[in-house]
Amino acid sequence: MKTALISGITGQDGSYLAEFLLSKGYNVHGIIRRSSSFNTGRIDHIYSDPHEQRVPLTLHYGDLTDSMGLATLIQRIKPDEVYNLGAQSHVAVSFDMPEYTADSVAMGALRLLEAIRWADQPVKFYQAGSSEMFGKVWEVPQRETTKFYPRSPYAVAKVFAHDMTVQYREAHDIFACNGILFNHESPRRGATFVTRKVTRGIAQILAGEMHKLYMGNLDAKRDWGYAKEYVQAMWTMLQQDCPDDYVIATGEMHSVRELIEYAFGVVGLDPDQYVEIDPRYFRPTEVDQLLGDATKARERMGWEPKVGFEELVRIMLAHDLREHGVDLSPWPDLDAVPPDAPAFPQVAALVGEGV
Ligand code: NAP
Ligand code: G4F
Repeated sequence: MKTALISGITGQDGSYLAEFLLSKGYNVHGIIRRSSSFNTGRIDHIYSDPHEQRVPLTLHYGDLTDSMGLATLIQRIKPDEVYNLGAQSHVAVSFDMPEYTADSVAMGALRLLEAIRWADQPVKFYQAGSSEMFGKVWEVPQRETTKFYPRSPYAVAKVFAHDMTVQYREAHDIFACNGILFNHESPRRGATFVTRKVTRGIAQILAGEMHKLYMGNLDAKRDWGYAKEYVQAMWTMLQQDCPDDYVIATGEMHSVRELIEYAFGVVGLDPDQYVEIDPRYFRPTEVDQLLGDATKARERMGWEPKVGFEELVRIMLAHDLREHGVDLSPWPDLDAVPPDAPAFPQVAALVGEGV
């Protein structure tokens, strides 16, 4: 049985990756941060009391800013694979908290790489890189060879983590891979990222809990994919013969305005009546457009996205409407979308009924 350690297991990707690895028979360990309120909502359905040993999932307190803690965990757990998904991952927040963002994103990756370098056994490493690194893009679409032009403290920190991952691969012969993932979303997406803000906003409007949705730059364009499919690419990278870097993307680009128009249209609402612009959401430097070319991932690893933009929006809308108690029967398309969890059938079998 292989053992994996995931930083950021409580986040969107961490929760799907944990389910995916469990479905592959892994012994999964995750790093969680101490918090005064519960932060395990995305993994509660797969966690079982350690005394029962139903699911091979163990959680450890830790933080990417704590070198000694990370090194100790790697010494104790002896993972075959480490997935570094932990991060202050909100681009807009990174302008307000540049130092903390750099500490968790850039230095966090370096701390893990150092711990792996001195581990007693070989450990494979996955770094959660971002299309934000392309920033003010040099070419369209962006691929593995496209130069970076980061436009936020978050993106600068991710470039450092990317380069350091290459550095440790080349200098210390570590099986270390960078996934350069374009935006990926799901019903588990944080509520302040634009897709979820829109689908959740629509649910709140229909539930009578909100009357206006305040948004930022509607002209920004992104390549949005489905998170559940993207975590499979992370694992596949670590199963290749040689470590390498891969762009993971859909190759489809839409503006925030198109996102809003499509999502409101699905439930028959006119966005002009509900959406207002609040310049507070504008960023000091913006990334105008991102469009990925995942040819290398398709040709070398056989990875391809299946869920497109419209299906993704419907999956998220259906979830949010249900969560806000909105009756879906007027929209049979949404009513037909299955609930989100559990993500993989083998995990459903592990955790049993009532998830
Ligand atoms: P997310 O939902 O924001 O999750 C971030 C995770 O990192 C959470 O588990 C969070 O813990 C944890 N974390 C934050 N600061 C930490 C620290 N100092 N020490 C340890 N853990 C910390 O992000 P995501 O969407 O799942 O993304 C996963 C990774 O992929 C991130 O590194 C992100 O930057 C990167 N990425 C995401 C996308 C995307 O579109 N989603 C695209 C490219 C790259 P709490 O739950 O306690 O806050
Ligand atoms: O959803 P967003 O906040 O995602 P952003 O900035 O692209 O970053 C996400 O994807 C990256 C991969 O490319 C990840 F690395 C990163 O961790 C994160 O997951 O914003 C998308 C776009 C931006 O251009 C933003 O200015 O939407 C625009 N936008 C317009 N109105 C808004 C809003 N973004 C947010 N969050 N809230 C708004 O009201």
